[in-house]
Amino acid sequence: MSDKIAYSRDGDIAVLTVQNPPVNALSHAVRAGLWAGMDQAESDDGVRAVLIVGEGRAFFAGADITEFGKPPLEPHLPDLINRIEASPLLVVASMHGVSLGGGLEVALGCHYRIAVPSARVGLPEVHLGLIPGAGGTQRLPRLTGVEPALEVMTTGRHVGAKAAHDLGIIDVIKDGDPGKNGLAYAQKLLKDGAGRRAVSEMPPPEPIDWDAAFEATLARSKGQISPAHCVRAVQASVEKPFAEGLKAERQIFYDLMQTDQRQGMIHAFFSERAVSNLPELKGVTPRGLQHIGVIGGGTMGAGIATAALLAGLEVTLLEMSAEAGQAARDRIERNLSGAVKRGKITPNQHDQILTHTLVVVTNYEKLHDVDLVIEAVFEDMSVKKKVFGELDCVCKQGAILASNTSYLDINEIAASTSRPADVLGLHFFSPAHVMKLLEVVVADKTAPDVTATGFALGKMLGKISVRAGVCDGFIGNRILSTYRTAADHMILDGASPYDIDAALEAFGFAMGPFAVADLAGLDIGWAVRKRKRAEGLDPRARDTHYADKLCEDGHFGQKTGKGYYDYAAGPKARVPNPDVLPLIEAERAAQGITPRSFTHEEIVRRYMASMVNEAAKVVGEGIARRPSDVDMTLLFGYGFPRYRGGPLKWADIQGLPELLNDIKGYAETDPYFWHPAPLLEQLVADGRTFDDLNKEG
Ligand code: 3H9
Repeated sequence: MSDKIAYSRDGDIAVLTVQNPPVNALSHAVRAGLWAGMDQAESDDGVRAVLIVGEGRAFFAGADITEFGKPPLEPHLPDLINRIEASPLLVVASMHGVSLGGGLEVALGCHYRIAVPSARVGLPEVHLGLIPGAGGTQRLPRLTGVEPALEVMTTGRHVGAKAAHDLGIIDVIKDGDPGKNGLAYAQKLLKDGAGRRAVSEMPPPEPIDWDAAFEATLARSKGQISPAHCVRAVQASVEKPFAEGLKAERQIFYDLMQTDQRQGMIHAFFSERAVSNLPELKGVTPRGLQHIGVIGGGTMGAGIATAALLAGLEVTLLEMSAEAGQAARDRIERNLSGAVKRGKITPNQHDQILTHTLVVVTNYEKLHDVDLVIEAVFEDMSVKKKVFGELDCVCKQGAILASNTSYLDINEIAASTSRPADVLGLHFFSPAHVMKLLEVVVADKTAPDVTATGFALGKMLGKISVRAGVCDGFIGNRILSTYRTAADHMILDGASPYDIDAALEAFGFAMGPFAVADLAGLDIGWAVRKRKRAEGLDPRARDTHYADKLCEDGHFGQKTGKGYYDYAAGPKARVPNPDVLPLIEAERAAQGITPRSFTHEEIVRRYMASMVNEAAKVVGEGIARRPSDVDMTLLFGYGFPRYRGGPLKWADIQGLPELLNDIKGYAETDPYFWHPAPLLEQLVADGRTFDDLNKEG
């Protein structure tokens, strides 16, 4: 038997204990071991029942995702589950931790299921671009009915033990040791003379309107296809005999396994976990974090303070005046009330935090005791330096001084203090208590334990933390500024903001770039354009001014009710602002441009080419550690569709030679903007991909 399954006997019960840390994924060795364990139990004299139980953190986290994309090895999971279910012995699953995907499917193949109260079950395959492929779509609806089964598998959500019991998935909930509970339950079942009970032999559930359910699920999934395919697989469970239904499920599972979406989502799964795993921080101990300072209580500062408070940290927030301090407190209170509504904290915790854990001050001296302070004031170097000068004077030795700047040079900020090794960038995304991304910007002199503390803070706040080097805009905003420029160029050449938004929303972005600009505030881009013009634009760079005119007239997007769109009927009911196209036409005329039309495909191709090219420069220059770090930045901070994996995964799937050709083609008319990234040229020359670089670590 494989070393992943331990076989033992307790009277007339055989116990198969799964030992495949960290989460008991159903790897080939585990499947083979379970098969052999069932064989052994069936030939072991006197055995009347089998108990399957997991050691460590979980029953099973599902199929081993690292095996996907490789040739499948026997025994296949569906066959193993059928084999367990068909056993003449009575088979009991004792569940704790998670039972997900193939893990729940194993449990559904057992005849009885017991779980501890903290256990969670689910069929999250849709998050990997798949459907359950080992009988889940056939067995779960037989237990719960069609609608609840579809809800569980199309959302991929984790269902708590009690809810799973109410749905009929779990037979018994009992606190205590899963091994002991399982044995006691199996003994009781034997004593009561309970028989084998195969879910596959239960009658199929009632049908629903399958086409309507398919279309509704497709519409809800924003371009992702796997949830809607769950509907077709469940349809088979109702319309076909069990064995035929299993075959239909298997076919859909295999078809989805071949898709780009499956590749993109599995890339996202592993990259999300790898992004904070930095070799440079191995063995480096982060500094202690208990008390955080925040400078500035605007939307960003209040969001950062809220995130820290929700993570259980003490927060001292500094504002310029008592009135500004009260406004900051009000913002935080609103954020915390939202957290109460979402069930993240209780009303009692909300009150405790506001009366005890949050302190709002107007005097820098009060920050003498903080472990880490994050500045979130106006984006102006002289203002930032003044703040850091004050912090340098009052903060205790060893305190970390962080800036939330989105563009400015952290090296210059650090150099304005007497302790540059303690300075780093912590770039949050608004609203900071909601958005998952945190760029940890490491300056030239940042000490390793300061970087480690930045990552430790990110973990405490539940963020996806990405290491970034210093440059204008770091990883995310630098790439954003390039693809926004590509969009502006397309507008000059004939596309409309509405075509561009429609094309990119169809590609899968939550919002197109012009809708995003309206949401963020057009004044932000205006300030950046003014700064860049003041620094001096390269004479070869194309510049656009029509958006400046919107800002000069006081239209900053959603917050003023008008920008690229008109929001008179509410933020979700945007309609094009009729003033915009005439402004664009006037600018084209002034620049002597004859407009041409762009197809949606052309728009996406150019936009993505600019994004990939800049991302390749960001990786090539070492601003991002590896391609998957860029992918996670765009996924968690910029609304990039998860099912495409990120821009560099998308580029790999499209083919790097084709993309480079596109870029070279665009460069014929604008060689300054479309300068190919050296790293992209190198990868094409070597016949390699961005993912090859990810694998190098
Ligand atoms: C499936 O079952 C298909 C079937 O229907 C049909 C088959 C024919 N495989 O997340 P963590 C690793 S599809 C391989 O940091 P947590 C993970 O990469 C599967 N590895 O911990 C990480 O490695 P490292 C359906 C896996 O406590 C380590 O375990 N199941 C798998 O925050 C710890 O993970 C799912 O989609 C796996 N299945 O969360 C469940 N799962 O330490 C996916 C985890 O090297 N997994 N690893 O970075 C999860 O949702 C979470 O990992 C879990 C633990 C909740 C289990």
